[in-house]
Amino acid sequence: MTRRYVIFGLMVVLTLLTPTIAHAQGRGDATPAPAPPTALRVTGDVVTPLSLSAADLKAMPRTKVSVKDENGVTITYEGALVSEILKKAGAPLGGDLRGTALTTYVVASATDGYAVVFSLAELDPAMTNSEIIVADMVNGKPLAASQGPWRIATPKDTRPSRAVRQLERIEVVRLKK
Ligand SMILES: Nc1nc2c(c(=O)[nH]1)N[C@H]1C(S)=C(S)[C@@H](COP(=O)(O)O)O[C@H]1N2
Ligand SMILES: [Mo]
Repeated sequence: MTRRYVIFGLMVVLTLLTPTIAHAQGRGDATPAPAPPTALRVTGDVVTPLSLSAADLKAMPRTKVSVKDENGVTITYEGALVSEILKKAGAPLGGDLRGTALTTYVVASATDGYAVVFSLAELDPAMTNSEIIVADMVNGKPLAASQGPWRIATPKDTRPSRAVRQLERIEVVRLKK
């Protein structure tokens, strides 16, 4: 039967193509970083959505934090507390972070599609001491294009996985209203 050969042939072709398709979808280390973002957007369940420029961020209250890299070398990041940015956007913080507001989480995402989640509570200095900032300086210099102009710094995390490079969006999601 010819039909049987046709079906067999199709199966062989599909099997051979599978690794090629999987590779094309993967994100290899050799992929160059996308162009850096030109604005930092604050969206979602906030009173006032924002689009911040580099100058806007520089004009905010500044915080410095130190993190250790994998070799134990101290790196100093400088920028604005994420909570200061969220305060500007009108997210519930301080005395307002109670009841259903405590179901709020924050998605920090980047130009390459990388995204991580923080609870709003862990970003609020009135609630925790996690000191999570949006940094625009590292060791006294602006961030490299592949990392910035903005990156999250998470000094209390024991691994830098949530230190989002090329941060472009902070989305606030309140689960219960
Ligand atoms: N945009 C973006 N940020 C990211 C990542 C990523 O893939 N994309 N990887 C994270 C992980 S898993 C780690 S360990 C750190 C590494 O930071 P470094 O490049 O400064 O060493 O970046 C984090 N930030
Ligand atoms: Mo990582």
